[in-house]
Order: sequence, then C-alpha cells, then structure tokens
Amino acid sequence: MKKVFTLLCLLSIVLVFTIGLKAQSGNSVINPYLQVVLLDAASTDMIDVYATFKDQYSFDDLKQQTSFLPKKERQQEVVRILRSFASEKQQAVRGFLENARQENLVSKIDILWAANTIVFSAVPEVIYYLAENYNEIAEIRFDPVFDGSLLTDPTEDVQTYYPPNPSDNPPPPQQGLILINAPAVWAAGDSGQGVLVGNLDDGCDWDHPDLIHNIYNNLGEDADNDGHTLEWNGSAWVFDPGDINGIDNDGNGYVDDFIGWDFQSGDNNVYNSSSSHGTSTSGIVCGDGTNGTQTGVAPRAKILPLRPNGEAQYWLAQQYAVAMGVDIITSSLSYKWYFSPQPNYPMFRQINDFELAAGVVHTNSTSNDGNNTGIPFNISAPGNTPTAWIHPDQTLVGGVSSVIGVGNVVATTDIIASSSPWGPSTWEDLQINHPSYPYPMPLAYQDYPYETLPGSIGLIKPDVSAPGNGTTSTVNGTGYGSFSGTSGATPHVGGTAALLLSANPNLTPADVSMILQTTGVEKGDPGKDNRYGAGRIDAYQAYLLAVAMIPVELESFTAAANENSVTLNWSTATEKNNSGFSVERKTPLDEKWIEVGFVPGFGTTTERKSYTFTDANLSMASYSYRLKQIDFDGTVEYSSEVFAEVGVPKNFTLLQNYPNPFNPSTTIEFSIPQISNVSIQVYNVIGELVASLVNQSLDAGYHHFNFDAGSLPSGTYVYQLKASGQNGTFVETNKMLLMK
Ligand SMILES: [Ca+2]
Ligand SMILES: [Ca+2]
Ligand SMILES: [Ca+2]
Ligand SMILES: [Ca+2]
Repeated sequence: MKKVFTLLCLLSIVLVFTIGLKAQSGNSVINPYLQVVLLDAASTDMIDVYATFKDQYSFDDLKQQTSFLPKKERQQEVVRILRSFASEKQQAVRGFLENARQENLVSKIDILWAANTIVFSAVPEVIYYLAENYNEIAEIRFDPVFDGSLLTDPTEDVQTYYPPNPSDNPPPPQQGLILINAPAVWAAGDSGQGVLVGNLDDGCDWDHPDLIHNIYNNLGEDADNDGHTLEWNGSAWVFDPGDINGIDNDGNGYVDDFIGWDFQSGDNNVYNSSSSHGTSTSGIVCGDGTNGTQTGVAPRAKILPLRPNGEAQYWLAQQYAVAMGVDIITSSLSYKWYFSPQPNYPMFRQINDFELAAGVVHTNSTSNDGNNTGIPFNISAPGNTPTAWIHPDQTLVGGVSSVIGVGNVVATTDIIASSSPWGPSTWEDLQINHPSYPYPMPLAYQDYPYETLPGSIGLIKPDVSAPGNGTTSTVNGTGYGSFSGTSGATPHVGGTAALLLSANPNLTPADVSMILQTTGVEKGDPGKDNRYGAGRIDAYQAYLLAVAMIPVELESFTAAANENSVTLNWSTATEKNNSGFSVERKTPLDEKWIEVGFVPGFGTTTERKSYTFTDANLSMASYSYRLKQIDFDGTVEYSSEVFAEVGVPKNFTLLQNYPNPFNPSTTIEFSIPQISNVSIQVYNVIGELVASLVNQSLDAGYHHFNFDAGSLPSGTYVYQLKASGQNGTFVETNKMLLMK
C-alpha cells in the first residue's frame, strides 16, 4: 500500500497535468465544476466530493422484486438489495480509499449505497488518481458545505422567544394546529402513535421537555440492553452511559448513533447551539406540550433527528432514515437554484425514487423566495421533485417520486405568504438553456418540461400548503418561539402524514399524497395551482379519508383438530366496516361450501383483533374451512382455505348429550376406536328400560344418534353405551334431564 502512494506521489504532477488537459477537453469523469475547484485547491486541501458508479440498480427491477412484500418488510428488503449491490460494485474503490485514509490523504468515507455512490473528503491527487484508474466510476462531483442559514427556510432570521408556561400568549395549542383541525383528529383517537418521522434539519435540542419523550431511541445501540439509549441521570437527560462504547453495535456505519446523526460534524449529537431551526421543525411534528404550549401536530409520533448540510450529506441522511425504518421523512432544508454549484436535481430525484421504492413519504420545504429566483426555479430541491400521486390538473403527466413540496400560508389569515415560492418547477434538459448547469438530466427525468417546450405547464408546485408564518414552536432550551416560512409549513404536513399513518399504517406514499391533495381547502386559482398547490391541508378531512381506506386485513388464519372438533383461529391487523365473518366448511365429498357459524366483527378498527370459532361434533373426515368476511354494505371477501383432519378416535368415549336439559329430543354422541357391536339404552330413575336407540355393529369413529322423548314424562333418565370390540367391552353411563 505504501508503494501505491509513493508511486502516486511521483505520478501526481503528471496526473495533474493530464487531468488539466482533460478538463479542457471535457472528457474527464471529474465534473466540470469540481475540475475548477481542484485547479484552485492546494495539494493538502481536503475536498468534499462524491463518486457515483456507472452501474446503477434498476428501480423498476427493485419495485418488481419487492412489491409483493408487506410494507415494512419491503422497506428493509429495498435497503438490503441496494446495500449489497453497492458493496459488490464498490469493493476496489473502497479498498483504495481506505488505504488512502491510512495515509491521511482521505479524511472521511460514507457509503451512499442508495445510489451506488461513495461520499468522501480527499486531497486532490487522490481524486485525480481515482478518476484515472477506476473505470467503474461514472463521475466525481463536488459537495460543498453551505452556510446553514442558506439551507433553512424560515422567513425570519430571529425567532421571538416566548417563556415556558406563557399565561396568555400564545394560547395552547398553537395557531397552525387549530387552522388545520389537528385537535379533531386527536379527539378521534389518533395522534401519531406508532409512527417514526425522520427530520433532516440543522440540529435538534432533543432534551427540550416537549421533545424528549418523543425522541427515537436506537435500540440497535442499546449495549446494556435496558430498553433505552437516553437516560435521566438525576439532573439531566443524557446518552445512556451503559451504551457509550465507541462501537457501531448495529453495524449501520455510525458509531453510538443513539438518537440520530450529525452528518455535518460527524458525531452522534445533533444539538446545535447556534440555531433553533431544527428544534422548531421537530416541535411542529411532535412537540407534546409538556411545558405549556401544544406545538406538535402528532404529539405521540417519534422523531429521528438528523443534521445534514451539503447535498451528499442530505442524501446520506435520507438513506439513514429509510434504513432505520422511518415512515416519513420531513425536511425544512432546501437547495436553491442560485447555489454554487447548482443543485444536483437528478441525484435528488434518484434518492427520492429510492424513498418511494421503500414506501417512505417525504415532505419538504420549497424556499421562501417568492418569485425572486424566477419561474421555474423558485421551488428549491428536493421540494421540486414529483410527488407520488399525480393530481388530475397536472395534464402533462410524467413520473412519480416521493416528495410533497409545501407552500406557506399565514396562520392568522389562511392566505398564501408573499414569500411562499411560485411554481411550477421543471424537469427537462437544463443544459439546453443553462449550459453551465453541471449535471446532465437523464431522459427519464425530462418528463415535466417548461422552458424547452413552449406553452407547457412544467410540474405544478407546491403540492399543498400549510400554516407557516404566525406559528409557534419549541426553541432551544425549554421554551417556545414564533416560527414561519415554508420551514414552519412543512412539518405541519409531515405531522399530518403521521396522523394518517397512525390511523392507517398501510397507506402508501401515493395514498398519503392523494389524501392530502384531495381533502385540502381549495384556495387561489381553481384547482391545483402554482401558489397554494392542491389547497391548504385539513388534517381532519384527510384523516376521515385515511380511515375510510382501511381494509379488513386478515393477518393469520389457522385450523387445528382436537378429537372430533376443529378450532379455527384468526386475527385482523385492521378492519373497516366489518360486519363479521361467516365460517364456511367443506369436505372433499361436498359439492359446495356450507355456513357453519357467524362471528361478529369489530366494525372499523386499527387495532389487532383475535377471533376463535370451534366446529364441534364432526365425523372422521378431512375438512376445509374458509372465512367469508362481510362488510356492512354487503360486500364480501373470501379468505384462503385452511385444512384439518378429524381422525380415528383414540378411546371409547360417551359424551354428555346435547342439548341438556332437553325437550323433547337430544343428541347422544360417542366415539369408538375400533369396529364394535354397540348398544345404547335409556332407563328411567327406577331402572326400567324406556328406549333402545342402537343395537348394531359400527365402524371406528365418531357417532351420534337422536333420542326423541316425546312420549315420556319429565324427569331424569340414564343412558348407557355398551361397545364390544376386539379389545374388550366398554360400558359407560350418563344422566340426562327431560323438562317439558
Ligand atoms: Ca441502554
Ligand atoms: Ca450504529
Ligand atoms: Ca455503540
Ligand atoms: Ca387552487
């Protein structure tokens, strides 16, 4: 390895010269923007870059390979497939970079397996060497870190601070929650329980009293196995001392990532003393009002705080959140057209497509630039990416992706803020009209043209709007502050998505996007317009539609025979309008299914419900069962079949007659394990024979005979079974009561 770098150093001057020529000829895998950066860089400068490989896993294949899986399994399978694909393709380059790190020529390496890319910081000669010697790399690009205030989207730089426990201002809950009708959803029983939201922002004061109970604990790093990674030590909330071990226990590439990750600093503490922005977006998603003001839309949702800065860090944070199992990603960070370099739109969209494949909903801010940048570039990335459900007003239809881009209405007036960015956005070959744009647009992403197709509508954005200006949220410390911008609006939508998923966990990103776009309050120009999107969200109307979409989902259905009865057990994960289940049975000899019972359902519920049904007094045979689930409106749906075998009895048995007491007839049942001569005789209490029911040879099995006592007076009777087979004679007597 030393040899490699000695050689590398010797060659570096030649390489720089070669690459310099290549930069001019434009043939290098080094992106033109990075070429300029490198020419200006000192030989010891660590340059933040990412290298994308030529081989990319087809997302169509990925969808096909995983679409049959239940939602959360699908998410993990998507992660597994892309991770192992990248691991195979990147082997050689990873080895080279690891060696270079030993030589202090590389300072960090992160694997962006979601896009078969490696994110790293390296001195220029390492970048040149990679470009020249590793044919599997498609392109190496610059990934600058930005001033955090450029990325965040509040309209006010300084938040007005409200002390904890304010007596009158602001009133609990904060204005934005009232405008979108969040309290009506809580009253209906859903407030985000069971939903995990990844928040990509500039930090989070995770021990704020309103957040601490909703901060995600990564149990993969729970080294002392006590069920938490955050702990109260008597005076403060701290990372569990029993878990701090400097080891990446869950093998996700991040050491002691107890609650999230700070990609900007490369450590596990996302607290940022210089900004409350991420504390405020977290508070709007799930602040629980502990200190006096209810700020969160989904006060029982959990939040996974992540702190990226550069674009590649943002993608790494998205990937991290998906791999950790989030249901929703929300971010009030955005990358504007006027940044240098301009945002890598195609890569943002590729990572958003990955989120969609994994079934994760993404809500994002869209800048506060009004029409300052100019249409079609006011809407920043990744809020400019297509959403998962195409609104009918989007008459030029292209592809779908994961992102719901959010506009900002003033909470007190319900009118769009002048700073909320004007759509539409565009997806086309940007280099035609903007030759210096550094990234070629893949054909598949040239599906919402604006500038290259005169008269076309581009991609209508934002998708929805929500209260931003005039809202209140948690700030660093223990109190609250005013909040604003599409930064404030976006977590209202992310929190609402959490309410929908707590009510109906099976909703797809397309379902959530459809629900939010079709249940909002219509505003501005008719239909989905480029200021309000498809309307200002209404959490309660959205919730009602989400509940209406809950299917009756059978989780398990089993049958087990015990002697001559069969017990069926089944459970449902969710139910909607479920009147109940008709239990149907069939033997191989039967022509058709017969109903053997009905079990009432629970109507509509998202809680797991368990059912049991026993089909008794069966003869020896193989039985099939199925459930006919019946809705209140009469719609039926059949389950798959289950099977049970009622076999030869083990013992002679005389069962209690049924019904008992009886009038005037009852059934007497018994089992014989072998062919036998059988008699059943009925006596009155003074021992007189009153009836002889059976006197014949019977096969092994379960038998039952009817006894009609129509001609007898009320009273106690005795029935006796005598069965003689090759193993001897069995005699048993039972009592029964006739009540006329
Ligand atoms: Ca622990
Ligand atoms: Ca870890
Ligand atoms: Ca650890
Ligand atoms: Ca409208």
